[in-house]
Amino acid sequence: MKLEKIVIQHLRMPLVSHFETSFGRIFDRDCILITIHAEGLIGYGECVADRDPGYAYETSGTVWHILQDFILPSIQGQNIDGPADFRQRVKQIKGHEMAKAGVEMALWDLLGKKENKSLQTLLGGGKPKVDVGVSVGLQDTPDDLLRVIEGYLKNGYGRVKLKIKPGRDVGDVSAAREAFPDLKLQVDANSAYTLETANAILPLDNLGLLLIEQPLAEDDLWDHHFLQEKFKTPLCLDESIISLRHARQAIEMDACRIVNIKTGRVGGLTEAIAIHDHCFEKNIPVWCGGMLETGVGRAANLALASLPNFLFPGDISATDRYYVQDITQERFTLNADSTIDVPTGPGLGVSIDNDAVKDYLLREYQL
Ligand code: OSB
Ligand code: MG
Repeated sequence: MKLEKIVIQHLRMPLVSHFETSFGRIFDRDCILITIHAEGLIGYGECVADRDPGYAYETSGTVWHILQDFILPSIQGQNIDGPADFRQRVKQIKGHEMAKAGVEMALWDLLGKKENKSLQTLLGGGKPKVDVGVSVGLQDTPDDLLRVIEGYLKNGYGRVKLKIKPGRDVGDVSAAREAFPDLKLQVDANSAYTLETANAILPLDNLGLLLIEQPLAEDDLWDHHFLQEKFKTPLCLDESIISLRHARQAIEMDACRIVNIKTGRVGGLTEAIAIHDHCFEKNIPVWCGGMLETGVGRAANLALASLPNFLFPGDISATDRYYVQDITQERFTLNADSTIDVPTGPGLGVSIDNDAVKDYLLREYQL
């Protein structure tokens, strides 16, 4: 398809409540919306980089730079065969996976619209709905935490992930486990520990957790191997898995027994599927992580999570857990069985609310 015009929009959207992780507290969420016009069709993609480099080195600023100065000039006006062709063309750009993933998502959306197929169909998924959970940020006190969890349980969430950091780990998680003995519970440290300081979280092994996500540094597969040796509970890697190669090596060195897949972190859906397929072959379950996406990225996550080796509930909550007003016309809602329906329309299956985009717009550029 010939890519005629590409628009990038930097948005900042207020969250319904603040979200705190081991790397900080945010009250609103940045994203860059990508709109590609081709052959009378319009494709949308979302870059999930945040304002600050707390989760990863990419930020809305670096994404803007890489898109404006490198990716857009290399594809605008060109005939691009599809997502795989795009991946090939941006291979010479090192890293910057979130920037690449946003463009790739828009190309998937275009491909689906051209072929009149949903993203789920294009990816080979086959479930009408997928299991989901909710990621709960650090709260000011353990009492606040229990109240917040209770609220989500009332909403119907059947799986809860708690953010932890040094000093706010075993105490908080034990309180949650005591209050909710049968809850499917897991934790995420966002790389806040070292092999030494992680001794403090060894008691988590007795709390019946589904998994422990990314305890150590993002660039440290090998120490995760040593930490996994100390735990019965499976470790799960998020930040560390930035490509199929990282997934393969992490599995080979037993650095984790479960993999969190996020399309933004790995450069797009093509790589995400490759990681899914490899993990499937190696009997390593995967689940779909989240980056507080708008309806655009959420639609892509739902389609991805319908692939067969997504065996744990995803961090794909309902729209109202994040935004009062989203940028898609569609809002995703939670079913009574803690699932969300996978979109069925062509491509991502969502349409943009242009008034909402205008409300959140910080800057815009087009080529
Ligand atoms: O580590 O999984 C993470 C949000 C932003 C950045 C990193 C993470 C998260 C979440 C939220 O845990 C998941 C979601 O509900 O989108
Ligand atoms: Mg995580």
